[in-house]
Amino acid sequence: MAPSNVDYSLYLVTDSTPAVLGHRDLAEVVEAALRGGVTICQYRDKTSDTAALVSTARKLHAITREHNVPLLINDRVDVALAVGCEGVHIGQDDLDLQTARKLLGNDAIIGVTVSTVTEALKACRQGADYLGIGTMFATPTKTNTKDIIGTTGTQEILRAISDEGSNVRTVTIGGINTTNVQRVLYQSSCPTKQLDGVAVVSAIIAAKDPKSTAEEILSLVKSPPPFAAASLANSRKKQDASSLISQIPGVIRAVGEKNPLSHNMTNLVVQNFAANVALAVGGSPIMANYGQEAKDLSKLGGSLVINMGTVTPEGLQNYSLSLRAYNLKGGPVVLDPVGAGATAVRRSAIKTLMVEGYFDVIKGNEGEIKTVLGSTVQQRGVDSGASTLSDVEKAALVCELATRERNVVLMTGTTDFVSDGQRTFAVSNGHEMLGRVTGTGCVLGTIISLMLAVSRDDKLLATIAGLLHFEIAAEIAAGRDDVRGPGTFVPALIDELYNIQAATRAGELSWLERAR
Ligand code: 3NM
Ligand code: MG
Repeated sequence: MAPSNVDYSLYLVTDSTPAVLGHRDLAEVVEAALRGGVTICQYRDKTSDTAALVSTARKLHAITREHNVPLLINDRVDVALAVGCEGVHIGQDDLDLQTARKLLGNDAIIGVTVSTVTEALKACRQGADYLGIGTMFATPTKTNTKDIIGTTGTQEILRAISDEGSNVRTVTIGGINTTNVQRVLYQSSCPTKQLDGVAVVSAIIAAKDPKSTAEEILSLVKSPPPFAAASLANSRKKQDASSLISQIPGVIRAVGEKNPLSHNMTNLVVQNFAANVALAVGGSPIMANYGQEAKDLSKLGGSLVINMGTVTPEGLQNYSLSLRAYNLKGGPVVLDPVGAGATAVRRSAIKTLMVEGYFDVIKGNEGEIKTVLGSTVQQRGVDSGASTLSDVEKAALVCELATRERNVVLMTGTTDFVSDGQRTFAVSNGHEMLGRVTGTGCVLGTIISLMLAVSRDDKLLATIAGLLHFEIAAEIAAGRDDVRGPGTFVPALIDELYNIQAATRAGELSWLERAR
């Protein structure tokens, strides 16, 4: 088999330890996995002596050949030569690639483990056929990994390989299973290079039914995640502001007509306010902080808001449960990383959440968005702190995060910046009164979640629709004669949110002329 034709979609890496294999027969498990559709296999055994390695490898090779699937040996070029199998996989501390190539020849498949751009480029230049990029997620299967690089680090490596013009093939490894495989493939890829597949150890080897698990993972590899299915078609749309604005009334009307569910896991301060705002704009709120409920709620066609304004350890676990449930169903999820840069606990909570799942929209102030991007800013409480950025830099920041996460990012401020990585807009609506009462940023997250529920195929449009509905309502409310300060502003804001919804449904769109 010529190395260039290899199908890397589902790469099974074996493990013979009792913790993973249990007391089953490795050859039987591999055979079952091959029947389930594994496309390439690596025999990885760190403990057996050479004679046992060769004997097991021969057995496995007989099976993989029947399925027309290449067999590679981890680390041991001598074993690969003895068995005559298709190649080897080498780590950074194993025999070097050039020597392995010399020993095995040009027809052999040689893969290399990489976790940095430098390692990746070196392996490409030395003629690796594929790269095993990792570690994606911390995994008990291999605890001595150098780096947990996640989708962010993987995407950086793919971009560097692509810039280099290399056509090396790539798989990700580390903690891949049925619940995360689609998101990992989606969020790791950059416009010019995608992963060719996933390498899996325990999810298949330790599975009760390796065949059906392999089938399931393979079919997941071959289809986009539920939350991306619609927006993929839309992602190449280039739109100007006016055509985007012309679509906003349709979104607001749809919220009023469909009354979508907004499942809020929000902070103690804003529960009541957020529920009233959801009702005012035509939505159906449920404030449910118990993660076990998400499985049922995620089936109702609505969306989820995770607002970590009063995060607790138990709360964090509940967020993760809900996030996974909605990701599985494709229900939109809004993240409001309230005060993300205020404390070490929150910085760590945000990291955990970003690893646990996919957020369709991330909404925050400058300090929060910078924290999500990974810089260490010290926020004073939940306030953003003084900005050091120009408008151009702010626009670049939201575009960078949206590109990295393949979602929509909204950074609120006097001017708001919103981007889906391809389209970036600035919005200058709003009123300083919004800063004088608590929870206004939080309820914006709830409004956006409702817009997303009815506009899944264009998340940027949904976000801007929610933002303008909210900020223009605030302007109108603040200008009312009966509003004399923050106390009277809040009920007026709820009224004007309601009025905009009603006016839009009646075809009265003059409010939207305020958009800027
Ligand atoms: N190599 P599981 S992680 C063999 O990061 C291996 O290079 C890794 O096992 C790397 O699929 C890993 O059970 C183990 O998480 C992956
Ligand atoms: Mg190794």
